[in-house]
Amino acid sequence: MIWNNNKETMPIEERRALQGVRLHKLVERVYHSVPFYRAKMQEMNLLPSDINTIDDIVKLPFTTKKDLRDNYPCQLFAVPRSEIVRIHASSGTTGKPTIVGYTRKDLEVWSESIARSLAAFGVTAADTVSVAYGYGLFTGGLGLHYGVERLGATVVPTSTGNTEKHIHLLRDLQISTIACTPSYALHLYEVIIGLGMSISDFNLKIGIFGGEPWTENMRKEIEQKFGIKAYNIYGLSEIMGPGVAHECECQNGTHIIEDHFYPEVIDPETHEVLPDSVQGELVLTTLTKEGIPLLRYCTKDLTALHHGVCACGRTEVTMDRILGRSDDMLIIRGINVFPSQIESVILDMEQFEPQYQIVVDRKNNLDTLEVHVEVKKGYYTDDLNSMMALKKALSAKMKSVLSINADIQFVEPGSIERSQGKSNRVVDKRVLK
Ligand code: DLL
Repeated sequence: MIWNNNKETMPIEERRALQGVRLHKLVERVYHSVPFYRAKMQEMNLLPSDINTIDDIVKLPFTTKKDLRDNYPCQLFAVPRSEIVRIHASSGTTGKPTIVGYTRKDLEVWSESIARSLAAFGVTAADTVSVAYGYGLFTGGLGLHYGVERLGATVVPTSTGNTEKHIHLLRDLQISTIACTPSYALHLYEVIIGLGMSISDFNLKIGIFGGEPWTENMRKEIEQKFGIKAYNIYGLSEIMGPGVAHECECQNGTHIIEDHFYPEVIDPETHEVLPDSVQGELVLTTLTKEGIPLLRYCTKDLTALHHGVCACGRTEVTMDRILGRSDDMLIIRGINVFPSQIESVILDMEQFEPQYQIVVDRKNNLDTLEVHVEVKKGYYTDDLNSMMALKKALSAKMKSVLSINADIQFVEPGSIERSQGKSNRVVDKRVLK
C-alpha cells in the first residue's frame, strides 16, 4: 500500500523541483541561524542565493560526526531551545554522545515517514505491532512507536529486555507484526523453540528489521524460521532515526524518503559524487528538518543508489542493502573484509546457525582472522572426520569470497552471546595493544 501517493509516486522531475525549493529554504535557514554553517559557507564564498536547484547541492559543505561532536551538545540546533519538544542521543560508544533535537513539526515528519514505511510493508490499521527496539535515548523504540499510532495500527511498546514476557504477549495477543533488530529476531526464535512452543502458535506475518547491517541470506533465514515477510528499515539518529528509508513489497531495494532526506553517494576518499549503481558512502541532507538540520551529512554507510520507477509504483530512489560502515570495515593483511561478507558465507550453508563471532588479532606481526560459528544441532556429530570435512568446506568458501584464510572454530550451539539490540559481532584485539 502507498501511504502518501502524491509524494511517493510523484514524477521524478517534479520531485527534483520540490527538492530544489526545499534545499534553498534550508540553506537560508541554516545560514541565518547556525553559526557553524554560516562560517563554513563564508569560507567557501557561498551565499544562500547561490543555491537554487537541487543540482546546486554539490557546492555545499559536508558535515561529519566530528562536526556534531565539536558542537556538543546543541550548537547545531537551528531553533531556540523553547521550540525543541524532544531530544534523543546516540549511544556514543566512542566519546561524547551525539545529541539531536526535534521540533513538533520534525516529529510529525518522523511519524509520517514511519507510517509510509509501514504501509509499504503491508501493515494496516487492523495490525498489531510489537515494537521491540529499545525505548529511551535510542531512536528505534519511540520512532517506530509514534509511526504505528499515526498509521492507526495498534502499538505494543515491548522495548528490549524481557524476552519471555514478550513471547507470551506475541502469542496471546496474536500480534501480526514485530519490529526489532534482525539479531534479536533470531534470539527470539531460539527462546520460542526453547520454551517448547511452535511458530504455529503465533500469528506473525510481517517483520520490520534494521538498526544494524543484515544480509539477504539472513532475510531468508528469518523468513523461513518465522514464516513471515521480513523487511528492511533504515535510518540514523543524526538524520532522524528509523524511517529515512524502507523497502516495499518488491524487496528489491530500499526506497529513500527523498522529499525529506536527499541522498548522494560519494567516494569516501576523494568526496567525488558517484553515479548510480557505484558503491560509496551515503551522504544525506535533511531537506525539511527544523531542530537540527544537516547539510550533506556523511553517514559512513556504504551503498549504491538506483533511480527509476519501482514495480510498486514508487518513483523514490532506492539504495542497496548497507554493506556495512566504512569504519566497520576490517583491514586484515591489507585486504578489506566486511562482517556482512562473512555472514553471507556462513548462512549460505545450511549446517550453521546464524550466529557468529569474528575475532581479529595480530600474532608475530601478522593479522589473524578467526571466525567462531555454531553448528546446528542436527549436523553436530562426534565423528571427527565429518566435522573436519565441514570445516574445510566452510574455509574454502570463506577463502573464495574474502581472498584470505580464516581460521574456522566450531563452538557449542548457544555459546555465542545473543543480543537484544544491535549485535556486536567483531572483536578486534589489535586495537587493544
Ligand atoms: O539505528 C536507527 C534505527 C533504529 C534504524 C531502528 C532502523 C531501525 P543509530 O543508532 O543512530 O540509529 O544507528 C545508525 O545503524 O548509520 C547504520 O550504520 C546502521 N543501520 C541502521 N539501520 C540499518 C539497516 C538507528 N537497515 C546506524 N541496515 C546507521 C544496515 C543499518 N545498517
